[in-house]
Amino acid sequence: MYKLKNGLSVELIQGDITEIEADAIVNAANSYLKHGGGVAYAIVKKGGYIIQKESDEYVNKYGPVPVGEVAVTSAGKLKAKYIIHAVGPRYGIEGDDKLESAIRKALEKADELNLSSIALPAISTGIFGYPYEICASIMVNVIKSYKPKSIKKVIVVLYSNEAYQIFKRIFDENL
Ligand code: AR6
Repeated sequence: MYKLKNGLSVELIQGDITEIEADAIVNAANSYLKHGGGVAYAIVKKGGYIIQKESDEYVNKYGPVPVGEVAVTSAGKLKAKYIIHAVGPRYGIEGDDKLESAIRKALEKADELNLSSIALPAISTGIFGYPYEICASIMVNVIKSYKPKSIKKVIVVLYSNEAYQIFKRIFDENL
């Protein structure tokens, strides 16, 4: 657990984000909010079809979510209050600024919803191809420079041991 000067507590956990108790769970989504693979699929499988249904309604109403932006749905059967769907960039196609933006906007959305805890996966490091090192460096910088309103705790959830070890090294070096 890291205690930051901006007041945030940051925890790195290796595991399945659908099992985490946090007010908001961040999903690594695509612009169409079609949750067909990776962490997105795991969230819908466990949280229930309501999450996909609300996602489809969102896209029908507002159009696709731009890369670097977020959208919110309920969390279905999961313990969280909300799912914040963050659309990260595809490695080598869209820029790192979009990953920075997706992470920052997820935190801002949690503050807007007056939440105190948020769990984040390693956005863009699966199907979208980002190296863990780059995601970890961007994430640590966003969290460090963020000025929280209601958020007290950020839980970063890494699925594999490899991802966890890389994030731990980069967070240890920077926090
Ligand atoms: N808990 C935590 N992390 C997980 C879990 C889980 N249950 N399952 C996978 N991960 P990805 P992306 C890790 O591919 O790269 C989807 O199809 C995984 O090991 O889920 O942003 C969406 O619908 C990796 O480190 O997201 C989009 O089309 C990280 O989560 C596209 O994939 C992100 O991998 C988004 O690609």
